[in-house]
Amino acid sequence: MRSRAAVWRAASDMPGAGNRATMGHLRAMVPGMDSETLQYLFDLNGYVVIENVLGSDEIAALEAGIDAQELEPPNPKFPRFGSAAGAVRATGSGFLQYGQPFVDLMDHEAVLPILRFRLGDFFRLERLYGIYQRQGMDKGVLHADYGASSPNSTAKRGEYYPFLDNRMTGGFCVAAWNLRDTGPGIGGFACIPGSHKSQFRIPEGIHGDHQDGQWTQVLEAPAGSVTLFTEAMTHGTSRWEASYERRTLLFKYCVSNMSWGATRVVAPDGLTLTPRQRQLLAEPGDPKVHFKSLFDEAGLEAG
Ligand SMILES: O=C(O)CCC(=O)C(=O)O
Ligand SMILES: [Fe+2]
Repeated sequence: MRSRAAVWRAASDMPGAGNRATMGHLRAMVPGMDSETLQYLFDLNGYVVIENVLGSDEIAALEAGIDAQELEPPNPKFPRFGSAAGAVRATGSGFLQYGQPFVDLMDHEAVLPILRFRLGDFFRLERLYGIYQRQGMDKGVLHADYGASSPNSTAKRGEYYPFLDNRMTGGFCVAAWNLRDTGPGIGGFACIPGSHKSQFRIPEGIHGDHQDGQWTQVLEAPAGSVTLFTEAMTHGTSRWEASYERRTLLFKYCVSNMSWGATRVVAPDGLTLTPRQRQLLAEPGDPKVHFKSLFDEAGLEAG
C-alpha cells in the first residue's frame, strides 16, 4: 500500500528546460516520460508525483519570495498563505504577487501535459494558495470536491451512487509544488488512491481513521517535486511532524467551462504574463467557442 503511483525525473533533467519553454519543448518531454504509462497511472490512482522538477536555485527564489512576506506564524486550524479565490472568497492574485518565479509556475512545462490528460486543451487557473505548517500541527479533514463523497453529492453511505448528469464528477485538478521534503513520518499530502473512481460514499471508519488507517497514504514528495491530483480523489493534510516548516504552493485548475468557486484569480500588478498565462486567468467559457486552447501557440499569440 505504500508504493507511489508514478515518479518521474522530469523537467530539470531535460536539456534546455525552462519555465518559458515553447510547446516544442513540451512535446519533446512527454515521450521521454512514457506518457501512456503516466496517463494510465494518473487515471488509475488519481495522482502522480514528479520529482526533481525544481532545481535548488528555483526553490531558493520561491523561498525568498515567501520569506519577504514576513508572514505571521501559521494558524493551526487554517495553515494557509497567499490565497486567491476559493475558500477565502476573495478575487485577487494571491502569491502570484510575490514575484515572477511564482507566475512562471502557472504553466510550467512539467505540469501542462499531465493536466492535459484529465482537463483536455481548455482549462483555467481556478484558485491558488500556499500551505505552511510547523511541527506538531494537526491534520486536516479528508475530503473530495467531486464524486460520490463530495459535499454536493446525494450519495447515501453503503448505497451505489450513479454519477448524475446534473453533477460534476471531475475536471478539477491540482499541481502542488513541494518546496520542502514531505512524506511518511514527516507530513504533507494524504490521499486514498483510486477513491475518485468509487461509486460509494467513503465509510465513516476510513474517513475517521485518516492517516492512521491502512487506506490513506501520506505521499512521499521531496523538495522540488510537484504532486498532481484530482480533487475528486479523497485527500487531506496530514500531521506535520518535521522540525522544519512545510511549504507547498497549490495551483488549482478547472476545465474551461466549469468553475468551483464564485471568485477569480487575477493577474498580479507589475509582472509579465505570457499569452498562455493570461489565458489561464480568463473567465470560464465553453471550450473552443468561448475559450482558447492552451496548446495552440499561434491562437494564443493572436490575442
Ligand atoms: O496538501 C495538502 O495538505 C492538502 C491540500 C488540500 O486539501 C487541497 O488541496 O484541497
Ligand atoms: Fe482539497
